[in-house]
Order: sequence, then C-alpha cells, then structure tokens
Amino acid sequence: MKRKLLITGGAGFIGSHVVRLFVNKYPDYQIVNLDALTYAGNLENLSDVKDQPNYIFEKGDITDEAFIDQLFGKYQFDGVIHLAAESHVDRSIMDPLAFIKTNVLGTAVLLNIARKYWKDSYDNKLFYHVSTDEVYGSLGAEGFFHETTPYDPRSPYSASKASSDHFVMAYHHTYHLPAIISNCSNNYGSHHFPEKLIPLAIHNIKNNKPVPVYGKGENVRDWLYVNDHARAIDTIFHRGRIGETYNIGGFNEWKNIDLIQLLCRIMDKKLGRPEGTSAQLITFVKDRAGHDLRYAIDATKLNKELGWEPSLQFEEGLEKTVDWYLANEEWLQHVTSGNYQKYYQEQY
Ligand code: NAD
Ligand code: TDX
Repeated sequence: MKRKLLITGGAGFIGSHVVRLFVNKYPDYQIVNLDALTYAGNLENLSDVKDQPNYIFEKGDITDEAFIDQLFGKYQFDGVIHLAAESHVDRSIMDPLAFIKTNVLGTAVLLNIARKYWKDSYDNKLFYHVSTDEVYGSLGAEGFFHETTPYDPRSPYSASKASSDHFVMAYHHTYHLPAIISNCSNNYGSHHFPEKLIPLAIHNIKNNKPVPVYGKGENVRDWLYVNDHARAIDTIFHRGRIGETYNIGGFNEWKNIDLIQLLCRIMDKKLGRPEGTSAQLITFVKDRAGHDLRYAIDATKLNKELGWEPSLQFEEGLEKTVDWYLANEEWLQHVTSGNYQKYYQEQY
C-alpha cells in the first residue's frame, strides 16, 4: 500500500534515522518531515536523503494548530510517526514550561488535527507516538519496566512525555483514534546532540576537556543503537496492534562510570593515545536533581509478537559511533558553536 506519512522531529537524532530508513526502504511512500529546527534539529542530518523524490521537508511547529491543520489539508496524511519533542532531561530542569508546551500541547494538537481529518474513516490510518522508558520512573537494583508497569515520571521531561502518552491513549479510548505507543530505552549512535552523555563525552575526550560524570556514576541506563530503534519503529508501524504499547530496549544495562571507562578505552585506541590517557579526564560533578537511579526495559513482547531484536553488540555500536564522530568533525563544530557554549557554561 502507498502511504502518505508525516514524520515529526525528523531533523533530530532519532527522527533523522527514522526518516532515512523510511525514505530508502519505501520509495512508494510520500514522506513529509515536519520539524521546527530548534537547537536540536539539523538538516545536515539528512543531507543524504534530501533530494530523494519521496521526501519533503516542512519547517513548522507542532504547537501551531493552524499550520498543522493546513499541513494535513495539503498532504492528506494516512499515518503519523510523532518524534518531535524537547528531549533533554537537564534542559527540562532548567525550563520545564518549554517541555510542557512542545511535548504535551504539541502532541495534543497533532492528535486533534489527525482526528479531525480522519474521523470519517479510520481505515488504514495510524498515529504512532514515540515515547521513552523514563515515564515508568526509577528502578532499584532488581526488575524491569514492562508494558504494564504503572507510570511514575519524576523529571519535568518524563512528566511531559507521560502526559503526552496519556493523551494518545485517551484519544484512542474516547474517539477510537488508531494509535500505538512505543517506549524505548536510551539511544546512542551517529548524529546524537552533544548535550547527551555519550556524544558529550566523545567530544570532550577528543578536545582533552573534563568528562563530567554526575554523582558517583552509579546510575544505570539501558542502551540501544539508534538504527535498531528505527528498525523497531518500522516493524511496529507496519505490524503492531492498534491500541497497544511496545517497550523497546537492548537488555544492555551499563553503570554510567563503566560506560565512560569503556568509551575512554575506545577513544585511546582510536586516537592512538596510550591506554589510560582519556580516563584521566573523568571528573565527578554535582548530581542531576532527582536523578533516576536505574532504567531497564523488558522488550520481550516486541520480540515474541513481532520478531524484532537488536542487531548490534554494545561495544561494536560504540566503536561505530566513535568512528562517525571522528570522521564528522565539521558536524560537531557546527552544533557546538553559538548557543551550545552558553548552555554548557550554565550546566557545568
Ligand atoms: P532530539 O532532541 O534530537 O530531536 C527532537 C527534534 O524535534 C528536533 O529536530 C527538533 O527541532 C524537533 N522539535 C522540537 N520541538 C519542536 C516543535 N515544537 N515542533 C516541531 N519540531 C520540534 O530528540 P531525539 O533524542 O531524537 O528524540 C526523539 C523522540 O524520541 C522524542 O520524542 C524523545 O522523547 C523520544 N525518545 C528519545 C530517546 C533517546 O535516547 N534520545 C529514547 C526514547 C525515546
Ligand atoms: O554530563 C553528563 N553526565 C552524566 O553523568 C550527562 C549529560 C549525563 N550524565 C548521566 C545522566 C544519566 O544517568 O548519564 C546518563 C545518561 O544521561 P543522558 O544522556 O542525558 O540521558 P537520559 O537522561 O538517561 O535520557 C535519555 O534517554 C531517554 C534521553 O535524553 C531521553 O530523551 C530519553 O527519553
């Protein structure tokens, strides 16, 4: 079936990988990437697909109701993959309202306009909402987040994502809007903005700057290669059951300090530095306020129902990621100039 797809946030980290996968894999689909190009959105992320005939870029804000209405009128979408969001926990601590606006109001605007255009027939329509494992809160040493785990968001970011998830399911239950949500663990890979732990550490190690580790580095995250997240979204978009939630994760838990030490070893090797050089840059800094201790996703449902599994081991993915950053100095220079410096001063 030919599809007319709206992908929001396609100029960001995960969105650009999703757009690339869909544009290359589905030449019959018309793919419209809607992005406001905030500090996190960067069309350089899509330079390899920008001239494909099935790809269109539209600059706009998901909170702008008139604009979203006009966009649905223009393209008559039958599917939405919604990734646009404010995504960084530390920024949500500095400025929660920006997160409420984009993540809650923006999602509600998209739902409302999708419903308006689709209400005569929901056949072959789908609103796919991309969310996070952070909505489930924080785990102790044991256990996993399951699809049935009660929501317990604890940062302004996760509260805004939890709220957006609730609106998606409210539209499904109240108006029968065909919707699916996936909740994924921490992603890593190319084109990741260097405010997040892994690309920030790569950037700082390369420039011989301190690598800030919050608290004692004992917090645990479950890391998944971004291309595997994009593959999961493709699988769920085409074969997932309407009204369901799917957890996505790599069964790949790392304490922050162990991850950073592994990254330091890879960087020493790639930069031809004596082993132990990069690790000297590790600097323990003030902990994040309300820092969730541990996230761990149980992705069994996605594996059993739809056969998806991660394709890469962590160390291999991390090496590929480091290779990309070392080969893309210009990209890093562009995104770390200007406002990034101001943010960095305020945060560290
Ligand atoms: P990102 O910050 O790299 O990209 C977000 C994109 O959304 C940017 O291109 C930005 O310009 C755009 N955007 C922001 N506000 C907008 C608005 N008002 N209107 C239109 N576009 C807007 O984020 P990411 O890490 O790629 O995350 C994408 C999605 O996946 C988010 O919904 C996030 O919550 C979710 N998610 C991320 C992770 C992760 O590890 N990064 C894990 C699970 C889920
Ligand atoms: O400088 C740092 N030092 C540090 O110790 C930064 C930026 C982070 N950290 C810690 C905090 C976390 O325990 O590293 C861990 C990872 O931090 P982030 O990369 O900021 O990711 P996290 O807060 O876990 O959230 C990410 O995963 C879930 C994404 O940013 C979210 O968008 C996604 O939903």
